[in-house]
Amino acid sequence: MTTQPVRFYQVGSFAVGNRLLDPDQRTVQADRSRSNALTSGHRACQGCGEALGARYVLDAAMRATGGRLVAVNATGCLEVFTTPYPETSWQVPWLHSLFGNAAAVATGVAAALAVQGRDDVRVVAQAGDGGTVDIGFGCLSGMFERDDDVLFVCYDNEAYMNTGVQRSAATPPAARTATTEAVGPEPGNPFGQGKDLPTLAMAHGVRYVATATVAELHDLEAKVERAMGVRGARYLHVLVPCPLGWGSDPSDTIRVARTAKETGLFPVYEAEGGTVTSVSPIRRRVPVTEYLRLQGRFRHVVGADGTVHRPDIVERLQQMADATVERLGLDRPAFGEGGPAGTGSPRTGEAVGTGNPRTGGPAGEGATP
Ligand SMILES: Cc1ncc(C[n+]2csc(CCOP(=O)(O)OP(=O)(O)O)c2C)c(N)n1
Ligand code: SF4
Ligand SMILES: [Mg+2]
Repeated sequence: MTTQPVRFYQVGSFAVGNRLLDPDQRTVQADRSRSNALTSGHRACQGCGEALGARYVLDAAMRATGGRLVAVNATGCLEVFTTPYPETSWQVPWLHSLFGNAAAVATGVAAALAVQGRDDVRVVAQAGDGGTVDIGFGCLSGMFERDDDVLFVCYDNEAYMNTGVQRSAATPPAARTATTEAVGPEPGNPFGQGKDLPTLAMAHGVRYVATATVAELHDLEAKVERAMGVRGARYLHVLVPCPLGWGSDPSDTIRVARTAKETGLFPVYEAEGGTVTSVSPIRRRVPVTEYLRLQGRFRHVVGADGTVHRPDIVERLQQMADATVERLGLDRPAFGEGGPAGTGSPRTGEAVGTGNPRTGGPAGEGATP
């Protein structure tokens, strides 16, 4: 595998992993010989969570496959900021698909490799939330259903950032976007809409589904490595804060991602065949206001100093977080006995739950993660 010695200027930091640890406990990024799949010089905004997430994901996938990897990339910020023609920041075989068909193109690459008998070369597809939950969902559902040998990674920054921060079906309730303005009695994105893609992937009976954030990069790498150890369709959903669209400080990207998890608004877990198998417990539970106040997109709800402008909206968002924490047992020290109400899949014969933690819509008969 092609590697590029990386010079590290920081030691003992979380950014590069702690090289005082045993080698097998170090992060991929702490390895001087990491593949450096997404190298410097790209045009992402300062503090872009998507750039960070993609580098960790692809370097981990490269290590897991010995460098025999093809990446397919939907249109979106990640594609645009890495490949202003004729330049590229990618140091892996990389294809640009359309906005909506990354899953179908990746399926085609996997099929072509299979015809050639190249089962040593693996395929990763990547897209933003718009390219995953909206325009790309039909192709992705087909990829899941056929169990194609592809890891599909969604970098979820909760809106269409590349085209100017329009709402997607992953935008959280009350968030201000260019198309859900903070005006009227119900400002921002409406409650009760949107899709929870990890749950939908689980409902397809996908072999391996995981969520992660860029606040826990070791966890992210481990999930990529686990996913690459599985054949068939796999889905990884990574929360990647976008300072431009979220109105957060570029230096707060990790803090924002961590707080999303520590409030319970973004649950971090793994599932196999439609059933939750492990959750990442909340270390220090904080109220949702701690998350909202870090972001300009919620400024009509909570001020930067924590002043609550709309207690009714805060209450609804807190209820969403509480329901998710309760359902998955996120505030328990470990994955508890009789813990999360598994969502299951018709494929596995288990009940598929209802409800949606992302939308704050009707809880239905017991919500799912
Ligand atoms: C069929 C089609 N419609 C619209 C566009 C314009 N377009 C390009 S990227 C994008 C939004 C991407 O959003 P997302 O997938 O969330 O990625 P992000 O930029 O947020 O990372 C849109 C609408 C397009 N390229 N193709
Ligand atoms: S707009 Fe957001 S997702 Fe796009 S490059 Fe900037 S920070 Fe990253
Ligand atoms: Mg997006």
